[in-house]
Amino acid sequence: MNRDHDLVRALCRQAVTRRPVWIMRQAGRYLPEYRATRERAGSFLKLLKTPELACEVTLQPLRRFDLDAAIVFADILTIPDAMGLGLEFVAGEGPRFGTPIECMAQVKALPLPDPETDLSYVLDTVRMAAAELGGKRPLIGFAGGPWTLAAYMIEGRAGGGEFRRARAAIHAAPVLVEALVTHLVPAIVAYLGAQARAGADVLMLFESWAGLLTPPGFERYCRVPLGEIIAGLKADPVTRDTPLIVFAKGAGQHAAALAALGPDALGLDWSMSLGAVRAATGDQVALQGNLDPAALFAPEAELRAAVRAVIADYGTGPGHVFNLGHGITPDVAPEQLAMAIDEVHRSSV
Ligand code: 1CP
Repeated sequence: MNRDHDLVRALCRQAVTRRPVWIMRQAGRYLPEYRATRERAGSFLKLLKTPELACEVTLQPLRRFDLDAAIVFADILTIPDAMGLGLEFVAGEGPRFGTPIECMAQVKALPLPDPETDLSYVLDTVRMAAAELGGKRPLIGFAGGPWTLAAYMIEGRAGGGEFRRARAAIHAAPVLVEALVTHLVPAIVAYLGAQARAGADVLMLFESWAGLLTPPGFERYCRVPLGEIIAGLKADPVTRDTPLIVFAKGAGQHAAALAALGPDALGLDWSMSLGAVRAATGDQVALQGNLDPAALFAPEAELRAAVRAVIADYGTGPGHVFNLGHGITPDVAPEQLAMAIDEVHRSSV
C-alpha cells in the first residue's frame, strides 16, 4: 500500500508537502494520445477490455501533467455488464444495455459477479498500472454507486441527464428499485475489495446521478445503500485502511449525512462552497473538488483566479484534494488543464 504520498495523506487529513491534484476523467477523449489508443483498440469497449491498452491510457495523463494520482481506466458500467445486461457503446450516443431491468424476476436472477473471473480485465489493468507506477504515484480504483448503476440498468441507455424511466420507476415500482440497489451492494463491495487487493491505493464511489433524487429518495436509494457499502469496506482488513472517497453529484445538501457514514473523503461538485461543507461536516472528512469544469474555457488570468478561489474557499489546514467538480469534457484544450494544475501548485501547500 502506498501511504507515503500527498494524496493519501490529504485523504487522511494529514499534513502534505504539496496540495494534491488529480482530475476526474483525466484519461479520456480530450487527449489526442487517448484518441489514438482507442483507435488502435478499435472501440471503447475493446480498449476497456484489453488490459495492456487500458493500462497505457491510465498512465497517459501522468506523462503529460504533474498529477498526484492515476485512476484505473475502466467504467462504472462494468458491473452491470458482468451481471449479463449486455453493454454496448453506440457512437455519438453513449452506453446502452441489450436487456435493461424491467421486472422483479430479472432482479432476483441477477448473478453476483466474481471480480477475479467476471471482471478479471479490470483487475489485470489495476495490477499492470500499479506495477508501472511502482509506488511513485497512488492508483485510484472505483465503482459506480448503487443508485447510479440502478438508474442506467433501468433506463437501458445513457440517461442524457434526465433518466425518465428510472425516475418513473421510483414512483411506479419503488420495491423494484430498492431490490435492485440492495442487490448491487455486495457486488460493489466485492469489486472494490478486489481492486484494493490487486493494488489500488485509494477507492472512489461515483454516485453521479444522486442529484436526481428527492430527499426521501436520496435516503432510501442512496444514503442507506452507500452506508452498507462503507460498512462492508470498513469491515474488511484490506479495504478498512484504503482511503475511500464518496462523490455524490448534486447531493451537497446531504454532505453532513454522507460524512456521518464514515468515508474518508467527500467529492463535491461546483454547486457547493467547500468552506461551507467543511463547516457543516466539522472536519470529519477530507474534501475533494470542486472547480467548475467550464472554468477550463476561461482566459488564463480568469482560469488561474478560479483555481485560487477554490483553494481560498477550502481555507487553511490539511484535508483538501484539488479536482474539478465533475469530469473534464472532451472539448477542453489540454494546455488549459496544464495551466490549472500549475496554478494549484503555485498557490498552495
Ligand atoms: O468514447 C469514449 O472514448 C468513451 C468515453 C468514456 C470514457 C473515457 C466512457 C464511456 N467511460 C470512460 C472511462 C471512465 N468512466 C473512467 C476512467 C477514466 C478517468 O476517469 O480518467 C471513469 C472513472 C468513468 C466513470 C463513469 N462512467 C461515470 C462516473 C463519473 C462521471 O463522469 O459522472 C459515469 C456516469 C459513466 C458512464 C459513462 N461511460 C461512458 C459515458 C459516455 C458515460 C456517460 C453516459 C451518460 O451521459 O449517461
